[in-house]
Amino acid sequence: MIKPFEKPIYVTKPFLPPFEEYCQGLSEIWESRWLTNDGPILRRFTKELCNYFETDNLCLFNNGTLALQIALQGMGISGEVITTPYTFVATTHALFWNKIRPIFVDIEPDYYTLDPEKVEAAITPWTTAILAVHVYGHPCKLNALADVARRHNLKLIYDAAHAFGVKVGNTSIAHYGDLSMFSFHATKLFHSIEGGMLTFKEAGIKGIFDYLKNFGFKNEVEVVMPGTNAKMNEMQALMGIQVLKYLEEMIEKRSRITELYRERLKEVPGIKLVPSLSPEVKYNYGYMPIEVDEKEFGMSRDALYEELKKWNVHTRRYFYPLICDYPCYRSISVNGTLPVARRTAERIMTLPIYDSLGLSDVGIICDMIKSLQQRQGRSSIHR
Ligand code: T4K
Repeated sequence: MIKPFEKPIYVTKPFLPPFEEYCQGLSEIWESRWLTNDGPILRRFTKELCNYFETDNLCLFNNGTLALQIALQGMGISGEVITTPYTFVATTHALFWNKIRPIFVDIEPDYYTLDPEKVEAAITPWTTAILAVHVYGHPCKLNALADVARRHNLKLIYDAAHAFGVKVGNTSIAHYGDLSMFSFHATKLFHSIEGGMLTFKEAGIKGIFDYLKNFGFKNEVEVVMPGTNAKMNEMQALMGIQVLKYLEEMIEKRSRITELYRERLKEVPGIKLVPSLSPEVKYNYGYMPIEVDEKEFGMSRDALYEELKKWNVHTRRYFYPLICDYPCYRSISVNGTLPVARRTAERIMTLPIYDSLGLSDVGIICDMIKSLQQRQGRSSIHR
């Protein structure tokens, strides 16, 4: 008989550095009274990230959504942008806030990223860019998308919100496309409480992003463009610096959790795991998605979600519903019927994964899933 967990197990739990370490950093802030507006800790954080990503073309923001909005504005993207309906709403919101028309096309079934063939088929004279998402940190079809973008003279922008720490070969995912946006939200593998980052190819655009995130100020008396306020503050930057030190350790722990989930769930009827990534991908284990096939599993994804809640396991349905099904985006044109995205959104479930999740708890979650499948299996035999 499986007992519910005493404390809720959420889909994620943010990593925090040792309390004393953060307090020590805070004392520097107390001393200097420099809290935000391009402070010394933000500069240090920026430098560390430039080293980590091996580029100077990098800019920090107070969150990923504003970073993406500013990226689109600073790059002068307009008209139509081909994008995915299978993502977090912020990807599409960033387009909408720039008065850009999102054109939703379908995804590929293995890693849930944009299908390059569908992208190409949706290009019109108004298309200016592709906005693709490395969903769960799985790299998009990088070469195929780059090829479409090059042949049609489109900008290629990646929402890499989930992809901090992901590499392809020895190259960080940040170096693909014209620009990438990373989210440093508390629920992400790497975080600065809230935060966002852009990395980009063209060095010259950095100045524009710096203006746009700081009201357009060039100096005390000159405003050169109508910017907004999207600055990262010192407490965020401090958290980022300290979390960065533990990144590899967190990835290692998450890889063991993923391995155990995959081992224990691989033979459960009706549970589909993501195929193994190509060996050249260094993954970050940011999420643990599974698909639930109602017929084979004997229970729908939503029923499994509710049953696990009774055991105090709070999974999430990232990403359901599809963006194009939210009332505010229903009027927007969709290219084709999006069969893969629809099917995935109906079946997807992301299981708890975070560095401090014990392997024994992972085992219990797998037992819960198995026992629900077996219970359903037995009841269908008796029917
Ligand atoms: N593009 C993509 C593809 C994204 O996934 C996101 C964000 C963005 C763009 C935008 O980036 P940001 O502007 O956020 O930097 C969460 C996050 O808020 C959001 O950042 C993230 N994607 C999205 C996938 O997930 P919710 O509404 O599911 O979060 P919430 O508050 O329900 O948290 C999930 C679970 O995490 C909770 O059940 C408990 C746990 N939790 C959460 C927080 C905030 C904690 O234990 N501690 C915490 O402080 O959106």
